[in-house]
Amino acid sequence: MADKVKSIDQATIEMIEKAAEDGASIVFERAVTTRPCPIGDEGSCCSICAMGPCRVPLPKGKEETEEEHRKRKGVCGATAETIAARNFVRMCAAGTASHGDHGREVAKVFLEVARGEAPGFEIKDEQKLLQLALDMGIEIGDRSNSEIAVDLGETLSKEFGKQEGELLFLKRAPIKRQEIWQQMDVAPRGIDREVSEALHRTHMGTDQDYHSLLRHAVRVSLADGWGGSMIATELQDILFGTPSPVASEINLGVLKEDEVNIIIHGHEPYLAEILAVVAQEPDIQKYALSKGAKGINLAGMCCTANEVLMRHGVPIAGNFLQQELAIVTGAVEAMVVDVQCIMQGMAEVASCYHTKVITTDPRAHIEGATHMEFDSRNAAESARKVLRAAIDNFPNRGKKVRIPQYKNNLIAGFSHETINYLLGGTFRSSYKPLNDNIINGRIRGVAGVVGCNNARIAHDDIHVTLVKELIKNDVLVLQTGCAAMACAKVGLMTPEAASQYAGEGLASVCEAVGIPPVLHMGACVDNSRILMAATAMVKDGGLGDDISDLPVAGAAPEWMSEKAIAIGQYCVGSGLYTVFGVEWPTIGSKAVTRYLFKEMEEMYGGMWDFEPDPIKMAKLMIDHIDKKRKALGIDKARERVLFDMAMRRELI
Ligand code: BF8
Repeated sequence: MADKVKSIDQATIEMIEKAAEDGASIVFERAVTTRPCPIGDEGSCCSICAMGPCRVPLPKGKEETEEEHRKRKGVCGATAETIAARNFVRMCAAGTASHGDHGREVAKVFLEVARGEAPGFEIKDEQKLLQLALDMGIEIGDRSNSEIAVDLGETLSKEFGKQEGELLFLKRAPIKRQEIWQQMDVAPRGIDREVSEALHRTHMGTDQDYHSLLRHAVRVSLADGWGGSMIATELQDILFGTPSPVASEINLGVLKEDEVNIIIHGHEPYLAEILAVVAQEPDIQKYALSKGAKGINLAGMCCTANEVLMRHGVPIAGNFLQQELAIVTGAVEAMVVDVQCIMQGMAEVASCYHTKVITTDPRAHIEGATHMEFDSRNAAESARKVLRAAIDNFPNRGKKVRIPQYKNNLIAGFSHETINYLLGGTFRSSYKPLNDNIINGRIRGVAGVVGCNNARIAHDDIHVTLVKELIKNDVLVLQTGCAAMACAKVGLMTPEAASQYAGEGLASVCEAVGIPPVLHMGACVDNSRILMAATAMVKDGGLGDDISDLPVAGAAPEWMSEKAIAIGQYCVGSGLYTVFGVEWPTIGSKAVTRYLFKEMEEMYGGMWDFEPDPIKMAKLMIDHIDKKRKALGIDKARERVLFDMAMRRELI
């Protein structure tokens, strides 16, 4: 990759050069020196027992004959199909476990707050608390919010260890979708149960039929989207506030030369929430001044960043591949991390500068980092300790400070409820105006573009090219995760982007409502918001009676994490066409890949696809959207019209 473009982001390019000058080893360099294993890459390596690892790769450069195919077996006799399917199920299980463990921790803190055991936090969205409690059949009457919240927290906590029945949130899906899950026998029973069963089924000598294994891939992933992730999103909204539009800035240029820069990185929002409050305390501010700084500058990284951006407008320093580069600026006093997507290499990069890497979660320690465990029952004091440690580090800044002067404006905060409200017209919140504009063809369809960065390909390039192509073709784009950050960095999340980049129909709707053509819906757990938005579109009528009827498509063009695979699989299991870029982890088995790419559509209405080229990927998504428009009989509505002011007013 030495001669390939490493990133399309100028701030990133400058810091890659600075890292080389400073002698810091970063991910972009490691991606050159450490090549991917071609056998693991295609899902053809089985390492689940000590008779292996067994490698059963596809023959290179020629079509495989039946006889060759039968010879591809591990020591135990496991076929290439079983091996690829088992590896795939394990990825889904790991993704579900990660989002689930996040959701469980949220439920724990939520219960502490409800019981008055976590001073510093309070329930911010009473309306959502009451609505969700009603949905869950919890008595409201004249009970206090705390009593209701305790019941809600306990009810949702039980979803993790539940052994029988079905997850409660499955009932939120369209009726037809629920029937499909029943017919296919994939309705998850309990979040942890499905993860545990996935590990058991994929243990040596258990489930050996790829059809059966992949059915469990659907079940365990649905336990993520309609389970762990949805619980995390809903309880976080009640606890910290449901996001509404908020302006902020993004990219390494948000770091400040004369202030204590603290980056909050990872996925869980509690410490970040309390840091944002405590950093304003006069004593803390005074302490920063006493060390020669003009103030404290908090900025986010990865999905913790998305959480505090969505609710407070805390600026974002960058996405996944920029975590080490923030340190390379030489201007970061503390990199405060919780869980997930934290590169181990970051600690070594930090050793070249003055940056303190501070781990805060008992589940995620890093060698070379300082561990300062966050205590939700004493949150403010935990936050003060972290802030003081960062401030103490300010005088240690060396001479190697260079902050790249690149940042862009964005509007975030598009929760499902906010989109409902903004589009809802004068009298009530509803997705009806969105549906109407899809039916009349001004909006061609909706795409969810989500997921990570991947150092194997040019950073941000595929996200940005894909999303520009989609909005040019009148497809409204919903985003989460690092994908959202990529597009925000090039200005696609501003209302002005509509007239600059979107097709005439989409632009006219965005301008009438005052929204960007690319909507930031939050962190990766908030892909559950996309499920809720899709469900609301079905329920508001005119676009069929199931998620799979909608002119909607999903993509994770630069994915790298197991969480992304779980997300993709629950989208497919919920009826969405979902295309991934970079590489596809089951190409070692044609049968498994065919099952995921074709046969799943017959069973679930949604299917996987793979395409690394962003323009071709956009075409696949648009073709799918057009296919659904045709099936709905609305394909002829897409006339080309120029909109005058009166017509624009009619749009909302
Ligand atoms: O959970 S998009 S790189 S930060 S895994 Fe990680 Fe991927 Fe970023 Fe968000 Ni999601």
